[in-house]
Amino acid sequence: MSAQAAEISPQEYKTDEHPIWCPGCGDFGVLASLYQSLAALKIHSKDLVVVSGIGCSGRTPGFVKSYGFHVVHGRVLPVSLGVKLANPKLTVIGVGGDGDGFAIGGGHIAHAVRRNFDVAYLVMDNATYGLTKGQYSPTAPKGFMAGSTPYGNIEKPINPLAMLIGYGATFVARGYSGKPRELADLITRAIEHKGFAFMDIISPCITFYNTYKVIPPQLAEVPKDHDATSRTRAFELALREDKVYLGVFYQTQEPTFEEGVAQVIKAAQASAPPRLDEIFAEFA
Ligand SMILES: Cc1ncc(C[n+]2csc(CCOP(=O)(O)OP(=O)(O)O)c2C)c(N)n1
Ligand code: SF4
Ligand SMILES: [Mg+2]
Repeated sequence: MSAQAAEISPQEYKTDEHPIWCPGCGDFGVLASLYQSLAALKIHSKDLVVVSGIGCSGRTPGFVKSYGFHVVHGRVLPVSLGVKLANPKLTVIGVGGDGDGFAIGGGHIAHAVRRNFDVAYLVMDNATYGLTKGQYSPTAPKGFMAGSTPYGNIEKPINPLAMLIGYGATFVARGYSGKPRELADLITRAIEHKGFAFMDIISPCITFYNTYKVIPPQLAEVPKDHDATSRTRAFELALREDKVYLGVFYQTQEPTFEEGVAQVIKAAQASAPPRLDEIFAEFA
């Protein structure tokens, strides 16, 4: 019989570093929910790696007692994959902003998703570049006014949930920093999910784009009769514009990249290695 893992309080994940986010920033709610989830899952700090990109959201590893990487802008997913491959036993959580993930890092998502490596990727989505003073981001709405778009944003925003469902992510959900208890439950499910778990987390930037006042009336729970095992239904829900739905849109199980790599290593070890002289002979 295995021993019951010891209880861990959410407070135990706090580091001595105090977040320097603006008071009231949505990222505080996300961080509090993350602590709750880690405690609920009793994940020991030594078994946890938090990888972040650049942005206000990118500061998160400094505030979570764990191993952490604050990596190059937009490279959360390649580094997370490297960590997971190096030690598949670790719990790997990727965090970053909408700019980090969907602009400069956007090209990595499709390939991370189709590999289905085991990661919880949490995008703290404030529809702006908070750190660099509020420029429009890939999720900023049309008409968004900022220093970079003084006459209003003329580009249409991407739909992260539809994009990730389309790419084939095996877990896709949306949460909100203003509902920390529900958010903690969703993050817990994302971490528990074996494979690529994506969460778009609405996390308002109160300094440059404070949506705390306009978001709540638009929110609704994912309908109780939603079939989250159907990719088609999930895609339909992601495209709906009547409400901003919170909850799990899609979840399925598929083999992970780590499992595939382990099989390849086994097969390679069981077979004779290719002889270099034979390979060179082909080109002689
Ligand atoms: C290669 C590179 N390009 C540009 C930047 C400047 N930069 C820093 S953070 C950032 C965007 C931050 O926005 P987001 O990812 O949404 O994070 P937030 O601050 O909103 O949490 C940019 C463009 C950079 N640090 N590195
Ligand atoms: S600038 Fe915006 S995103 Fe950055 S800490 Fe302040 S409120 Fe948060
Ligand atoms: Mg942002």
